[in-house]
Amino acid sequence: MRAVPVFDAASPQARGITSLSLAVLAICGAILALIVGLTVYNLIRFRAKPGAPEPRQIFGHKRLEILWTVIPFLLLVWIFVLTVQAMHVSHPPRHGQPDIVVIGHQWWWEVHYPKLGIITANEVHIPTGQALLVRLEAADVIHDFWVPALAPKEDMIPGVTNYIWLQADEPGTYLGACAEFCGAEHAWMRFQVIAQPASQFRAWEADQRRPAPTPPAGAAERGRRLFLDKTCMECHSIRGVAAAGSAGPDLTHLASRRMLGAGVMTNTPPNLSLWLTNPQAIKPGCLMPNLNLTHAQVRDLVSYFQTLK
Ligand code: HEC
Ligand SMILES: [Cu+2]
Repeated sequence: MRAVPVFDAASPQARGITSLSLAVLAICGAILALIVGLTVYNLIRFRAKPGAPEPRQIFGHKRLEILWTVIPFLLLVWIFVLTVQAMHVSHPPRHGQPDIVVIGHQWWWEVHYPKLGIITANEVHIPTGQALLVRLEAADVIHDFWVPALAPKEDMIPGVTNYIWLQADEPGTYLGACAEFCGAEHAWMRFQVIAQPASQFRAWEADQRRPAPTPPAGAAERGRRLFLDKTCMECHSIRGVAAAGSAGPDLTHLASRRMLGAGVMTNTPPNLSLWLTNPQAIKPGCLMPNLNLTHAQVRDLVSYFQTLK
């Protein structure tokens, strides 16, 4: 899978927006060139020469005035038409059951697939070549869902629902971020859209639907019990285990995800140990407290989380 650079339009929606930006830039660039050009020309052509008489005074020029009112008006009409076209391409109608619901939290993303019964976090998987309807919500303050290569930037507002299309032409990993300042860890509120061919997406979907397995006796099983005893379950869910917290990311398939803490670290066992040892050292101000776990407890929890594929 290749990582696609940000700002490289990779969907019909993003192309609609890119071509609008380029058209407006070209129109404004032409106006700028005309005005700067005329200004420079006039500065040179009509500059005062020593001994020259007072220049001829001109008051009003009807034809010119009509021209410079009508031309900007037509330009604005043109930009308006281009804008409506781009909105038509990039924005879905506001109805229908969404394929994906993304809820912005301080400072992570909750991702639901209501039709598939999947819940994950900080990672949005989509099949390529298909426009999925995404409903955007917020759990606390205003956030903004932005994947520059794929879709328009759209606010997530408490009590309001917004919709976008999410689509990708090619398989790839498309970077996204929160684009509305939302508090201390706003900068570490990132996510990835992972576009896969339909067959790979189906395989991912089948994996994600499975509840967490119960590990055999040993470190992983001790970790599972710690998860239940250490108040983790007040904030986190692991389907298949008695846990239904929703203040933090769903951990049912934690090991299948690439990043931890909405992009702050890659999801490797050593990084997971660092996170569990003290999340406040990794993402200061984040809403997971330091639970003062011992080394042995962290080790058992990490073993358990490795089973959550
Ligand atoms: C008070 C609520 C709360 C408690 C209690 C809590 N967490 Fe968290 N946890 C969170 C929040 C919120 C995040 C997301 C932080 C962020 O990315 O900003 C998080 C993130 C995580 C992550 C990273 C998940 C990801 O996908 O990035 C792991 C793993 C985790 N917690 C494990 C635990 C374990 C294990 C315990 C118990 C020892 C625990 N948490 C207790 C709130 C909590
Ligand atoms: Cu945010």
